[in-house]
Amino acid sequence: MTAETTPPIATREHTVDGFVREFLRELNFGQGVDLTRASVNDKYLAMARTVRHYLMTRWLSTLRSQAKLQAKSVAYLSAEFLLGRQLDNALLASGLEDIVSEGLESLGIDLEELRQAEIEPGLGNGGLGRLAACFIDSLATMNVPSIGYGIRYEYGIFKQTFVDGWQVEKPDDWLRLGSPWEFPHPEAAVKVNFGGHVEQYQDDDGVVKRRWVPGWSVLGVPYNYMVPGYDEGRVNTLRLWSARATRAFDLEIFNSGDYAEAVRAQTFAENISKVLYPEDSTPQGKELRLQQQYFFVACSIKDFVDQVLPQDFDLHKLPDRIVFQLNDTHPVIAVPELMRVLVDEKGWDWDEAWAVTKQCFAYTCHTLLPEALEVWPVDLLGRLLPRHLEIIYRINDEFLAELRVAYPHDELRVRRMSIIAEYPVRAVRMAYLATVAGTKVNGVAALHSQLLRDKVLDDFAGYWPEKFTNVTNGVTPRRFLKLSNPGLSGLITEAIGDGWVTDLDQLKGLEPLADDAEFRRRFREIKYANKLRIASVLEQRDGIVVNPDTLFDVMVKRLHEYKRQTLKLLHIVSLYEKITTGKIAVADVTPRTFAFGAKAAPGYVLAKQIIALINAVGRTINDDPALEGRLRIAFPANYNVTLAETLIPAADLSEQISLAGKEASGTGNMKFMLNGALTIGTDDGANVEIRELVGDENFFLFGLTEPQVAEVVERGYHPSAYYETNLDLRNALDLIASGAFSGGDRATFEPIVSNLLNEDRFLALADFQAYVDAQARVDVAYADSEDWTRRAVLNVARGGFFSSDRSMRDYIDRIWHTYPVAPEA
Ligand code: C3B
Repeated sequence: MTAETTPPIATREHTVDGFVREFLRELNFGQGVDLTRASVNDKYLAMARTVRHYLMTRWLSTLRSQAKLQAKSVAYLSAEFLLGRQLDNALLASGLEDIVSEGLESLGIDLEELRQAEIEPGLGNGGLGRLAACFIDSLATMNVPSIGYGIRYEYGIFKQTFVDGWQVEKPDDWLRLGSPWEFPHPEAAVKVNFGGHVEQYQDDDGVVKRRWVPGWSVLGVPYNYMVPGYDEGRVNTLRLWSARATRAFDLEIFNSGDYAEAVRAQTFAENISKVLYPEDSTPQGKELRLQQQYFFVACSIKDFVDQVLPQDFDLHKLPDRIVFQLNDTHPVIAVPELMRVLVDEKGWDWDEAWAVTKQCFAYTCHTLLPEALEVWPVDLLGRLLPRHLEIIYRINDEFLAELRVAYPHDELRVRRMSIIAEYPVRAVRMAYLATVAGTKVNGVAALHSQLLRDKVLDDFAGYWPEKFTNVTNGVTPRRFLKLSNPGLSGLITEAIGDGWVTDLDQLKGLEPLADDAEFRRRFREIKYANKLRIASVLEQRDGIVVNPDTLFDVMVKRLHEYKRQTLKLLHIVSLYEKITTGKIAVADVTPRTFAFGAKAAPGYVLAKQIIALINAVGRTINDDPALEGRLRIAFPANYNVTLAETLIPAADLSEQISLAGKEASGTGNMKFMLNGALTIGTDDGANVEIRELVGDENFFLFGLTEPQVAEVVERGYHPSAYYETNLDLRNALDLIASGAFSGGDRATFEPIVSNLLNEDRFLALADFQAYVDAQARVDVAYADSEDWTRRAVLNVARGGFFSSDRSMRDYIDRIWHTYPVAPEA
């Protein structure tokens, strides 16, 4: 037998006995313990490795067929992949669920306990990172050749704790108990350079060229993760890079006898992949962050060009083999990096290299907040990546020359479109660079893409209208319905079969059942069971008691002013104020549980004050006997993917109340819809499409529209005017200002109140009355439980569009032009 003909021996016996044998073998040989002495962690690790074995045949055959067929692949470049726990998804993908529960039971092991032992890899901040994880799941399920490239942060998103209601961050040491899902390949480490300078030289033909003389370098070690598709699909790869010191680097210093300095140097190199930056939507121009960005894209491009492609591959054909999808601006430094590889390393001339490079990238923009568009000061970029800065300058020079031909009498426009900003400091606008280099630029919801064209990138859309497109976000129905809501997915499958798991449009088949009283009864029963489930989780996890016989009103997302958690809070405080002053009878209040989940960026002072205020209001109203337990705030700390998976299926009402024109898409909104919550929301992001699909009558719309917001701002917004004229609003704000929630201390929350009264950047006060009115409509609707359930069922039935499988189809049709390739049998 030769290496080529040797069949993989990774097949495993799909029987209970076979599984039990595999599991015990892992426990004994992998963990070195026997069952009687095994800890929960031993059992979890052995279990994870066993399940992994069952996926191995598919992974190896995916890799084999990829090497053979060389089909065009998508490389999804993303600084974040917020994966969530792996075990359940791997069980689902391997079709092992039943076998495993039976097998473990026969051994007296509680599967649930093993599930809980898994620490989720929190390698992302929020929506953008979770979207990347949904996308790679869909790509594998749909048999699309693809590879995810990112960073293996040693510490993921911080663990949030509350001390006296204030957020305190703790490091997320997610690797501490072992990491059974990864395959490290230190032997395949890749070298990445930084710093130094650029020099001129003559090549063998006497041509004057420029090359980079780097100052220092690190190694990138690849860690591979399986990305298993559902139901016999491909098992694609996620390759995350970890930084290590180069041997040359420390040998040199060791030889000089300075042991301490050598160790310090090592730590310095390894810092690059040490920690995920916890800023969501507002990047900080930190040098280490640029190091991270360059580190992972340089590793990835080198990996693809030198390892994934065959050795004799003609790089002129690169665009037929790959499309690098830039997930926001974080990986955009990949553009000059590919140019550098082609020009400096492969010796191509500039035009030839640019012609290929500009066919290899596409760019997804995830924001509309101007402060969220990354900009790198040229002095910083030039210090760290001097050759890349030169390349960017040349790309820009040629681009501006082209523009001057197109707009000979509009130098202002030409300057507006420059990749290099001159003010307040000279800096590289990464979004512009991505737009110039990308074959396509897409926003993440219809409204967002429109606003990108009309506002943020309007000059570019005018110049290249065909470059701009939309792909509305989606979420994976495997994790966010099938796995997270077994009750509802069982009911759905009973009604329409299980084809919906990979073809979510089939949920349409549920529509007629909205009018079926028995179906509705069962649907309600499941919602109730989901409330009991989260109630027990919250009690054990956080010591929080909630009443399942209440309307579950849920707002979970990062804490950001534009998302307007304060608007939600003002509604609660206003209700409380009216009850305690006798304006409304407590018996007339719809019993509600207000659930919050939100992390604030550690340096975002106002956001942290808002967290403290939510907790303070919670303490006050939860303990106030006057409310007779009818209103309660539940704010569990450390909201993450794992908690989302139990909280969202229990929700009745989904809060999507950002200021119109600020939330690019939202993806939580889609998860709630698919789990049978109704939305109260503004005309923003994907809410617009949710409302169109579910129908106005099944959505609680309120608030200014984006054009109205623009008009108000244009006229000059004065939040205090709303305070003066709206008594309820005034009473709510006065109550906060009075110290009612801070033990009489008026100073604690004064910054929040004064910010709202004097600045209120996101127009919370302008939308207050509309929001309160919409909540009154919610109360009325909820009182008719049959009709509420009918609407909830319609939300599920009409939510199929929001599958990330559909998003992937759109990317394939509009941007990537790749084809599915099933793994070899
Ligand atoms: C988010 C946006 O804020 C969301 O509206 C959007 O749904 C997701 O991306 C996914 O597209 N986003 C983020 O999480 N982090 C950023 N840096 C920018 C946008």
